[in-house]
Amino acid sequence: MKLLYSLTSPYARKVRIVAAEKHISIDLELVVLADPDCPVPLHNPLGKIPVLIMDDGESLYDSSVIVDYLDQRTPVSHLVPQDTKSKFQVKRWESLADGVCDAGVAVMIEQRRPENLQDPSWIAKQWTKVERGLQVLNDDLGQNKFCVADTFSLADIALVCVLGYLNLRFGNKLDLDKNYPNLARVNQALASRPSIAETVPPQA
Ligand SMILES: N[C@@H](CCC(=O)N[C@@H](CS)C(=O)NCC(=O)O)C(=O)O
Repeated sequence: MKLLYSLTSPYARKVRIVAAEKHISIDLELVVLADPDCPVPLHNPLGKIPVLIMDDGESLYDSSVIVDYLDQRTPVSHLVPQDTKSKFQVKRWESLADGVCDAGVAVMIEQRRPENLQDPSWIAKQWTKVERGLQVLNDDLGQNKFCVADTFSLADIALVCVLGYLNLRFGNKLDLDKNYPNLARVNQALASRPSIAETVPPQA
């Protein structure tokens, strides 16, 4: 199996962390989406990463499908709980964390356009999704040690990935410690876990 990825993609990071936690070995192929000969569209018509290319040439996307596949591939350290209630709580966490990533990515792309072409109302709308999403996650987490059911799961992984991405692109603009202290606490507690420490996106 081979994963097409970039070092800064929060969605690809989620897959890399899940693979590490499950002890599943995957070849990694760094891609640059802007390259004219980038292989991604050959495997995902949407042209997005991550893409998992299976040994028979079939591909899997998007990240939530890939992590589901990896989690079901081996019973080692299930990251999506088996019981229905916790399972859908974890999936909702993943969905909201990924959705906050989507909004953050939209802001970053708009801010990279020439200033006179940027739409401040679009940026504000997307940024509101980021703040609203983080607030709900922060409230949901409360004083718990982990996001769902008192155990490490895909929800914690998705949280770490969105916070890592927002920190990379927007620095301390969110002031996590002050505004989302529950998220900041869990993020800090998980930072030294090897699968997480080894996949921190580079600042460059
Ligand atoms: N829902 C997708 C989102 C993937 C995504 O947006 N990836 C970004 C990189 S971080 C991308 O490939 N963007 C290129 C594009 O949208 O053309 C997933 O979870 O895999």
